[in-house]
Amino acid sequence: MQSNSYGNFWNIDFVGTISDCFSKITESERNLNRLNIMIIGKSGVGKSTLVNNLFRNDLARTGGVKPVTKNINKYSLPNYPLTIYDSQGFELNKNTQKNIKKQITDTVHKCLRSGRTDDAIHCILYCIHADSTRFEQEEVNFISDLANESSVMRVPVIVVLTQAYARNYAQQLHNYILGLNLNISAVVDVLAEPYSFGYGQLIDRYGLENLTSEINKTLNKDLLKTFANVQKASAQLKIDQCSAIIKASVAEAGAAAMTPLPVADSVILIGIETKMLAEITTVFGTSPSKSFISMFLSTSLGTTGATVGGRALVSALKLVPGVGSLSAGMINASVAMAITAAMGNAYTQIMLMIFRGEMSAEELETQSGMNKLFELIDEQFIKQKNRLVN
Ligand SMILES: Nc1nc2c(ncn2[C@@H]2O[C@H](COP(=O)(O)OP(=O)(O)OP(=O)(O)O)[C@@H](O)[C@H]2O)c(=O)[nH]1
Ligand SMILES: [Mg+2]
Repeated sequence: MQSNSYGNFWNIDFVGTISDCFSKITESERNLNRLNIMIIGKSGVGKSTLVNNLFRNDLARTGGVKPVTKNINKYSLPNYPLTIYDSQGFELNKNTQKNIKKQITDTVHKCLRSGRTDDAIHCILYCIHADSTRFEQEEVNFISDLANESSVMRVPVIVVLTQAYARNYAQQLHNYILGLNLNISAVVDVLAEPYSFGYGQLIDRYGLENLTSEINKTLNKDLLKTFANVQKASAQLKIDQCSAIIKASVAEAGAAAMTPLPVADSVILIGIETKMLAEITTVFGTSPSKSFISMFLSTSLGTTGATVGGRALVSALKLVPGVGSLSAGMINASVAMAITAAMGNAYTQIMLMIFRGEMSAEELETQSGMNKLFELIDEQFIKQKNRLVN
C-alpha cells in the first residue's frame, strides 16, 4: 500500500496543505518583533550606504521618512519589521555636540518611555569615516559621553569605521579607538560598497558580515529572528537560524510520532513541516510562489510518486526495521525526524541559492530549475535514508 500509492500513505489534503503553509508564512512574518536601529555619524560618512547594504529593501532610499527631531529621521516600510533612526546633516563642533547628544538621548528615552519592547532603540551604530585624517578629540569626547549614557539606558553602541578602503589606516584607527576603553560593544571596519581608485583598481567590499555578527551579539533573543530576516549581509547568520529551526522541528516531529494522539501522525507531521518551511521562509524574507511550494511539498512528500525523492523516502520507510508493517498514518519517530530534517535542509539550500543569486525565483519554475530542485531534495532524502539504515 505504501509503495504503490504514496499519496494515500500521507492521507493529506494536498491543496489544503499548500494554503496552510502560506497562512503560516504570513503568520510567522507577522509575529516578528520590531527591531529599531539608530545610525549616527557626521554628514557623508556613509550611513545611508551602510543601511542599504546591510538590510533588505533599500530602506534609506525607498522607506517612508518621518522627522523625529531636527537632526534625526525615522525610516520604515509597511510590512517590514525594521525601523532605522538616521541622523542627518550634523557636524560636531563644541556648539552643536551638546544639542545633538540631547536629540539622541531624548529619542532613545522617548522610545523607552512607551514601555514596549517594539518601540525601544535596540542598538546604536556610530559611524566614523575610516579615512578621517585626524580623529578629533571633539568626536572622542562625543562618543565617550554617548557610550556612557547609552550604557545607562542599556542600548549597546557599535563603532563602525566606514569607507575603510585603506585597510591599514582603518586598522590603526580601530586599535586607537579600542585603546580608549570606551563603553562600546565593538569596533568594526567596513567597506559597504566596492571602492574604485580609478586605473581599474577596485577594492572589494568587506566587513559587513562581521558587523552583522556583532549586531547579532548585542540583540536580545526575541529579536534574532527579525534580525535574520531583515539583514542581507550574512548568509551564515541565516544558516544558523535555519539550523536552529530545523533542529527544533526535528525534535518536535520525533516527539509527535512517539506520542499516541487521536490524529494520524502524518497529519501532525505535515503540520510541523509546513510550520518549519514558513519559519525558514521568514529567515530569508522571500515570498515563494504557490507553484514552488506546491512543487517542493509534492516532491519531498513523494505524493507525485514519480520522483527519486519520493522513492528514496519509500525505500527509507521500508528499510527501517518495523516500518514495513506500519499502517497508513502511523510513522516511526526516527523516520518522522529524518523526513523533517531532509525537507528542512533541502528547503534551506534552495533559499540560500536564491539569496546568493545563484538561482532566481523565476528560474525555479523552469525545467532546469525544477531538475535542480529535485536533485537537491533527492540528495537530502538519500542522506537521511543512509543515516537511518547505517
Ligand atoms: N565606494 C564606496 N563609497 C561609499 C561607501 N560608503 C559611502 N560611500 C560614498 O560616500 C558618499 C556619502 O555616502 P552616504 O551613504 O550618502 O553618507 P551619509 O552618511 O548617509 O550622508 P548624510 O545622509 O548626508 O549624512 C556617497 O557618495 C557614497 O557613494 C562605501 O562603502 N564604498
Ligand atoms: Mg544619508
